[in-house]
Amino acid sequence: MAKDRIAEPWGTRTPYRPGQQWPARVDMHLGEGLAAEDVEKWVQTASILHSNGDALDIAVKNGRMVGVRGRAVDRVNRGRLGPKDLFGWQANSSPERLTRPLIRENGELVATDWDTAMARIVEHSKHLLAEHGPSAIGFYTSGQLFLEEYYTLGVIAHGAIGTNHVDGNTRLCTATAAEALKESFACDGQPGSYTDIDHADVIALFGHNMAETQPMLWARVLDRLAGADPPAVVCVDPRATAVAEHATVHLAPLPGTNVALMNSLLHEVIGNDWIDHGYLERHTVGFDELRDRVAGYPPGKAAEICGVPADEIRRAARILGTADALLSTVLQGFYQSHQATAAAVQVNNLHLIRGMLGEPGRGVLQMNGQPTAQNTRECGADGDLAGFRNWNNDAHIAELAQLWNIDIDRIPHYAPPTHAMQMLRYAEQGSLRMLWISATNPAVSMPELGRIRSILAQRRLFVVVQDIFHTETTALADVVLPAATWGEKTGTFTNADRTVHLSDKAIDPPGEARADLDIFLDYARRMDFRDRDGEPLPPWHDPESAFEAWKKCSAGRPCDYTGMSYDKLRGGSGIQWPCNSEHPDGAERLYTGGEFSAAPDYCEAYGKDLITGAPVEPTEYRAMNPSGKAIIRATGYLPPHEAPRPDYPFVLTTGRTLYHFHTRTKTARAPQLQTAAPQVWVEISPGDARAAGVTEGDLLEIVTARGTLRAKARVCGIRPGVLFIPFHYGYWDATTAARTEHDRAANELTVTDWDPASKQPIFKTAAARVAVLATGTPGPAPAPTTTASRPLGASLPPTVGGRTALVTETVDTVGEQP
Ligand SMILES: Nc1nc2c(c(=O)[nH]1)N[C@H]1C(S)=C(S)[C@@H](COP(=O)(O)OP(=O)(O)OC[C@H]3O[C@@H](n4cnc5c(=O)[nH]c(N)nc54)[C@H](O)[C@@H]3O)O[C@H]1N2
Ligand SMILES: Nc1nc2c(c(=O)[nH]1)N[C@H]1C(S)=C(S)[C@@H](COP(=O)(O)OP(=O)(O)OC[C@H]3O[C@@H](n4cnc5c(=O)[nH]c(N)nc54)[C@H](O)[C@@H]3O)O[C@H]1N2
Ligand SMILES: [Mo]
Repeated sequence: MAKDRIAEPWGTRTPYRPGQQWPARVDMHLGEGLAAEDVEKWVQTASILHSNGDALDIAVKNGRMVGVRGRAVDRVNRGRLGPKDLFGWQANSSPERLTRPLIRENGELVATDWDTAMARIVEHSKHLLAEHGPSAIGFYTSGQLFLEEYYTLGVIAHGAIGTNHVDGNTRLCTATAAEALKESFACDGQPGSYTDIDHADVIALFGHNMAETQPMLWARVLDRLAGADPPAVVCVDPRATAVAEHATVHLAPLPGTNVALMNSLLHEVIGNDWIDHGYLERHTVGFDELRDRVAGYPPGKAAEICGVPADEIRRAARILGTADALLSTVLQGFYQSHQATAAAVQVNNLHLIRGMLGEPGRGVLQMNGQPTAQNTRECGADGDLAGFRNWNNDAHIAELAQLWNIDIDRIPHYAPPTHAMQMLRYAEQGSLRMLWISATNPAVSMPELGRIRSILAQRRLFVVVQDIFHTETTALADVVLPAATWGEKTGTFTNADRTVHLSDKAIDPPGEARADLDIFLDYARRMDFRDRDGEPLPPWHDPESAFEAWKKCSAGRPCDYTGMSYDKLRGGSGIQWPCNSEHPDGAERLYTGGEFSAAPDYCEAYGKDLITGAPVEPTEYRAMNPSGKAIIRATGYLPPHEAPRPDYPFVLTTGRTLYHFHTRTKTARAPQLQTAAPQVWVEISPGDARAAGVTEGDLLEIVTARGTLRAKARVCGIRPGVLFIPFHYGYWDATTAARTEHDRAANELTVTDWDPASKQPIFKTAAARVAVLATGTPGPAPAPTTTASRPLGASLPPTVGGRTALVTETVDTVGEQP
């Protein structure tokens, strides 16, 4: 069966009932005119365009990628692929790929060879190390490279150079997931599993538009909803997303009020005694403080703060409180907020007080966003130390020193790792003199772009950018390194439910582009980094030897990979860590039976004060949690730092649409995706539109204290008082390879501010005003009709993909069993 998967993003339903295995459905898309028989080989990999880890094979013909097909055997997607994966691979063969290194000469970027480009980086590094020391050098990496690359980068930065300035764009993405897990369980690592969807009777999504951001995970939920005994769905999101549409209860809070709402839900759950007292007693510390704290949040009070009816809060609390198997997911609506960790931790608390962890259908998914963000964290490329080691525990630093065969004082552990926003601040002040940016585009994705541009453009800051395309960020670089990417290199990565996939090289990279791993290793060799015995540091030389080294580093830690190998990862399904002698085929869930990784000598983190971010001292932690139980942390609600006011009456929030990935370097180069959402828009509610004299398609100017943006209005189901702008649109126009004005990137408007505990920037709340620039402009807003931007009122042509968006779906014919 062929389906237009732009028009029908989630594809055909395959209903199933609780406890049944999710039926397979294999989705395949090949380039024009090709059939499966024409494919010369299929090469195993997984999705690189979100955190879900959908497994797929790349079709190769004549040394080129010609399509993709989902892998039916895989536990994650059982063959399904979402629109970005079905069409996004076309970007690999774009003629605009970077194929040669570039260096800045007399103000211009000019093509050069690898020796010249690397020599320039090495010369700067050596000079800075000699004159200023390791803290003059910083690395800003990604959630989109491979495990082997992060581990290598982490060893180079922490071990060989000894700088504390290493972070990933994961700071903008999953820093709160990591921090919330560290606060509640004293260690990163996802408790739940995607198979919990198969068992849950209640699924709650907190600030998570799963339908658009993990569309095949959402397909799993839709298939449960279409089957016998469907789960109830609770949605907490200020917009009318597809999740909200299917929800039993939809709470649409004012952005930035999540803690008040969560405290009120907990108030109800505790007040009605929907509590597992035995579990609380045996496995947790800190409940009394939570009970006292949430006593101040009866539904009536939260209703006022959040702008949500009190009865709806009660209704949601009853569903959550009486669920037999509750699965919760949390993402950016909670994470990119001023009380991000505090809010996300309350979801963990809900599960702890109900004893809902580590069993089928009873789980928390503090979701990741990017495909390989979990590895950035595990391998220490986000500043955390490799293998979830604790920077505040000298014994853990000693283990790393021994693994890397270096002196212990070479590894910085005098303070928590420097977070990305602080690194930019050091660059602004001038103590950071070299910033090496890999696989991220901060000139579009960081907050307050005017400031980011001015920092990156400084002459005293030496900027290296390693990317696959020209971007808004390469435009500010001193050296640009052309990278090979997914499909052109081999490596592994781990999705949001700890499933590790191998991604094999399918084709050669274009021109002189090189794998990120090879670039980092080349730098290490040219810098002549050595261990205590004078051997090269790091000692490995290719992906598999890096993976083997990582296995040693992970041994005995919660993220134990020792039972895996490239061979074991080839052919079948992905494997969940921990995978070791105790769990030879991986472990589906963590914390079964209330066993945590929270013992003071073992844990990754002692936690932080959620209001100030001040680290908890080792002795304090020992006193509070001597036997390593789960930790219940309470917090009061604080209003957003930038609340609406008469001159800026709206709350501006930002986020994603289904068809694009981030700054669109890839998805804008896939015609089916680009056509579905070609330009920026702004979402406004019907009531606000009426009051402002706005109709669908009018050109608006949106202003905050930082900047201005122009976008056409989409009148849709967003809650009153809130505007939404997708953040995908920078000034680089992929279709014409030309610059446009600086007036379409959402981050022109966002604020330089972050959650005190996770240091994740606040992208979800800013105060804004709108002015109408032109009414009656031809055509509607360039926003999809299939998603949260679905128009209300106006009847508009639906978003379709047409002939080139047809996808073959092969459905498991067994179907729903009685
Ligand atoms: N199509 C697509 N999928 C992606 C990506 C992509 O770029 N495009 N990126 C991947 C990555 S890296 C990430 S991090 C994930 C992100 O995945 P999500 O977190 O699902 O995506 P967002 O659109 O950033 O935000 C989710 C929702 O938060 C809501 N929200 C805004 N403010 C608040 C608030 O104060 N409270 C609550 N409760 N909700 C609020 C928004 O209305 C939005 O619908 O997606 C991944 N998947
Ligand atoms: N306003 C607002 N801003 C946001 C967000 C939001 O919701 N609202 N979300 C935040 C979140 S969650 C995230 S994850 C970030 C994402 O922000 P970014 O990471 O800046 O976005 P991407 O476009 O994914 O950038 C990745 C870059 O890496 C390049 N690349 C791809 N593959 C490879 C590779 O294999 N090697 C190398 N060297 N380069 C490669 C791509 O061409 C691209 O330029 O944005 C954040 N910014
Ligand atoms: Mo993200």
